Amino acid sequence: MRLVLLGAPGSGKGTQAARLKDHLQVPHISTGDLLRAEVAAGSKLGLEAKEIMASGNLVSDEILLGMLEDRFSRDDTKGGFILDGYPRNLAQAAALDQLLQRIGQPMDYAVQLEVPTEMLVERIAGRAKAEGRADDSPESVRRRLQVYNDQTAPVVDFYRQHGQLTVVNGVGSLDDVFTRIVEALAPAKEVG
Ligand code: B4P
Repeated sequence: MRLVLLGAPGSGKGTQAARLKDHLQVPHISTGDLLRAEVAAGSKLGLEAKEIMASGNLVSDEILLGMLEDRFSRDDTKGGFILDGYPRNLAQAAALDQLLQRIGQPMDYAVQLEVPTEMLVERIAGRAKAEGRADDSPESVRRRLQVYNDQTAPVVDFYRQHGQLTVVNGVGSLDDVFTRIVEALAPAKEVG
C-alpha cells in the first residue's frame, strides 16, 4: 500500500507512521527524519537545512525532491511505503504526483490527522521537555503552525480533488488513533 500521512506539526504523523509500518510491512519515509539525519551527519545539505529547520521554516523544494527521488530509487519502496512530512506545499504535491506516476507507483491513500491547535501546542511542548528537539521551542512552533496553515493546509484539498483523501480524528490515545487509521484503510487493503 502507498500511503501519505497529512496533518499539522504534532498531529501524530511520525508517531502513527512508526506503528503503521509494522502493520503494513512497508517502509516509513519521513522527510523530517531524513533531514535530521543529514544535519547529524554534518553533510553539505544538513548544514544548509539546520538553521531553516530550527526556525520552523520549510527547506527548499529542490533539496526535498532530490532527497525523495533518491529514497524512492531504493528497492524497499517497491512494495509500498508510508510517506510522512511530504508534501508540505502545493508545488511539492504536484512534484510528488509526477514522480510517482513516472515510477508507476501512484498514491493509494492520503490520511489527514485532525487535531485542534491547542492540543498540537500541548503535545509539542511535551516533546520539547522529553527530547529537546531544536525546532520544538515556542517560537519555532508558532512559525511551524503558521507555515502549516499558509502552505500545507491546501495540500489536503489537492488530495481531496484527486479522490485519495480520508480524514481521521487524531484526538485520543495512540491505540485509538491507530485503530481509526487502520479502519479507514481497510477497504483498500481488501482490494489489495
Ligand atoms: P517533521 O519531522 O515532519 O515534524 P512535525 O511536523 O512536527 O511532525 P512529527 O511527525 O515529528 O510529530 P508527531 O506529529 O508525530 O518536520 C520537521 C521540520 O523539517 C519542518 O519544520 C521543516 O523545516 C523540515 N521539513 C520536513 N519535511 C519537509 C518538506 N517536505 N519540505 C520542507 N521542509 C521540510 O508528534 C508530535 C508529538 O505529539 C510527539 O511528542 C508525540 O509523542 C505526541 N503525540 C502523537 N500522537 C499523540 C496522541 N494521540 N496523544 C498524545 N500525544 C501524541
